[in-house]
Amino acid sequence: MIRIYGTTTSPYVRRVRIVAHELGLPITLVDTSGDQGQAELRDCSPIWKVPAASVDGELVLDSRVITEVLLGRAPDAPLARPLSIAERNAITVIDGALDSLINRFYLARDGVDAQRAPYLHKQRERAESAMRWIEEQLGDGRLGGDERFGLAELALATTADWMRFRGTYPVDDHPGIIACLERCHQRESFASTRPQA
Ligand SMILES: N[C@@H](CCC(=O)N[C@@H](CS)C(=O)NCC(=O)O)C(=O)O
Repeated sequence: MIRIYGTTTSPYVRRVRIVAHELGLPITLVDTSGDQGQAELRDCSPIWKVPAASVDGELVLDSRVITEVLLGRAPDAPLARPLSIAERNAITVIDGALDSLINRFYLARDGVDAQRAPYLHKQRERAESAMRWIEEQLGDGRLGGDERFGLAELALATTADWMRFRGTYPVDDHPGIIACLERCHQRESFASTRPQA
């Protein structure tokens, strides 16, 4: 039994929901946006971040680790293929951008003025540097040079959708990233997990 703690708007939670969907694994989503779900999350995870998961009663933290555990249940699935270093680097860079923008998003929601905090300026610049690098890596093709849908594309498309959804970064300025996003949008796993306010 797989319980995923998280919200329907978090890009990291969406990644594991998409992986479960692609693998045909049933999950129960425990919505942590309300008090009850938040209390359950805090009962099981000392860092209170989503996603967290309970897989057959075992606590699993972080989207990368949850993904690994889910893929371990379907080792022959196309998505479970080993990643190249280029793909792993791409995921690290995408996550660097996403973490920076999530940080800015939360602080902006709390009324912190980004103009007055040089670190928040750096967070924005880091995101831009990361996305420019990803755009360059994409060229005309796929991230990491692999033609098949994989975890790097998944990371990129969930991040790009979240950037649009929250208006945190002008991702539409990157045509290669948008082409990747549009390919991913054709998949049922993406269509059924679109973030909604
Ligand atoms: N490295 C973590 C990042 C997870 C993360 O940052 N989640 C955000 C939501 S998208 C969160 O729970 N933030 C809550 C907080 O910072 O208090 C993962 O991949 O699971």
